[in-house]
Amino acid sequence: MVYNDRFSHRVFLGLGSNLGEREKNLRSALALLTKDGLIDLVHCSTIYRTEGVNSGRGEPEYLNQVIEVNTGLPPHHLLKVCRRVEERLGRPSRRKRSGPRVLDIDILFYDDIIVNNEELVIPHPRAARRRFVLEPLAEIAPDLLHPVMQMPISKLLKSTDDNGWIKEYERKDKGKSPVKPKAKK
Ligand code: PH2
Ligand code: MG
Ligand code: MG
Repeated sequence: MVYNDRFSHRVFLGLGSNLGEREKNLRSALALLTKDGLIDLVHCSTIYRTEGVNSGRGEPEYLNQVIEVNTGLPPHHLLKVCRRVEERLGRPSRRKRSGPRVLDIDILFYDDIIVNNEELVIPHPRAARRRFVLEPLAEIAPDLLHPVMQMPISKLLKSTDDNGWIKEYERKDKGKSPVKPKAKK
């Protein structure tokens, strides 16, 4: 696989926040991810309000969004960039998997590769079932084939048994976002 080709890989990232100024956290994440010119934003889903999965009682709901990017960075390098952005926005580096977070960036898919090591698992192990991932993903890439399940995202969304609620979020920042508008299909 060629990794030094600028922007040659198609990657989907899942963004989530349930602490602090959640909408601003997502917006800042996009700006930080793309600022060095190594990651190019291609598509951006709507922001959704979602019910916390495995959240403790009284924990705030999440805002979730999925983005498609192109990059030449290899997976482990991209993971480092994602971690750095999480930490820049105030997420501690030692963390509980499901605890409240200012920002979580997950690599959902990287081309159609399958990675499974201690540091990184791609496709993201919970991407095929979580409504807070599938719904925004189906908005920007319904035909994307899950390389393990061999099923398109639209079908995974129809068949998921995750009944967590999900609603479109009314943006408070209309016009301020650095994000490109959604492509018309
Ligand atoms: N992330 C988790 C655990 N639970 N629930 C929602 N709604 N959204 C998330 O992004 C999320 C979650 C662990 O990363
Ligand atoms: Mg996560
Ligand atoms: Mg994560």
